[in-house]
Amino acid sequence: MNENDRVRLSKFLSLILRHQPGKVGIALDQAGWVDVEELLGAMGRHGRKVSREQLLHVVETSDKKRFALSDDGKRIRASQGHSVEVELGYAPATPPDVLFHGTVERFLESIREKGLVKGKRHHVHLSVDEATAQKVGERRGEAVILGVNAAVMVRAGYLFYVSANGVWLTESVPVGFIEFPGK
Ligand code: HQG
Repeated sequence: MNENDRVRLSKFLSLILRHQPGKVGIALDQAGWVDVEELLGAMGRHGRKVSREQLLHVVETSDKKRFALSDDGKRIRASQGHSVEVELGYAPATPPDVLFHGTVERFLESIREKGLVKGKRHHVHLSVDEATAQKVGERRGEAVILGVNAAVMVRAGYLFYVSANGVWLTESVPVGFIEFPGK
């Protein structure tokens, strides 16, 4: 599998395991898992034939470790980022004092008004370092990095969760906890 095929397969898996399992006629369980064999079979029937080895290669090489295998290796799920109804079961955790969110200039006016909102996903996604936030923002244009006062939010009773691949998740970030650049 070359790099293009690998990225294409990773994107397709993100689509199926986070947003549209019905596209290949599968259902995720409540925690977002699907049997690996069932997934491979379903993909094959929908013109996306891949081998178990190719699938595992994508899981292992995913730059953001987007996918997780169950302990017995029989099931797979996306570690975060879903829009379909799933309960990932992460326990609340204590975040670093400051987290980062990468976005773009055109969203700032609305963010200043409403704070960070989760949109179609289940949570607002926050990063532990600015470099990661930079990459997240860059998907949409020139990145703008916001700081989030997680320590104060924790004291104010907001809950945080950390996904298996190290993304910090929370319901919403009211504007008072956000540090805008150049302020
Ligand atoms: C913005 C990637 C207007 C927010 C990344 C973002 C991440 C607002 C967009 C993961 C807003 C939502 C998630 C408000 C937030 N008004 N815009 N009040 N509040 N926004 O894709 O954080 O590669 O749902 O700034 O690494 O960009 O897919 O979230 O620009 O972890 O594995 O609304 O996706 O991971 O966009 O990215 P998204 P995100 P993967």
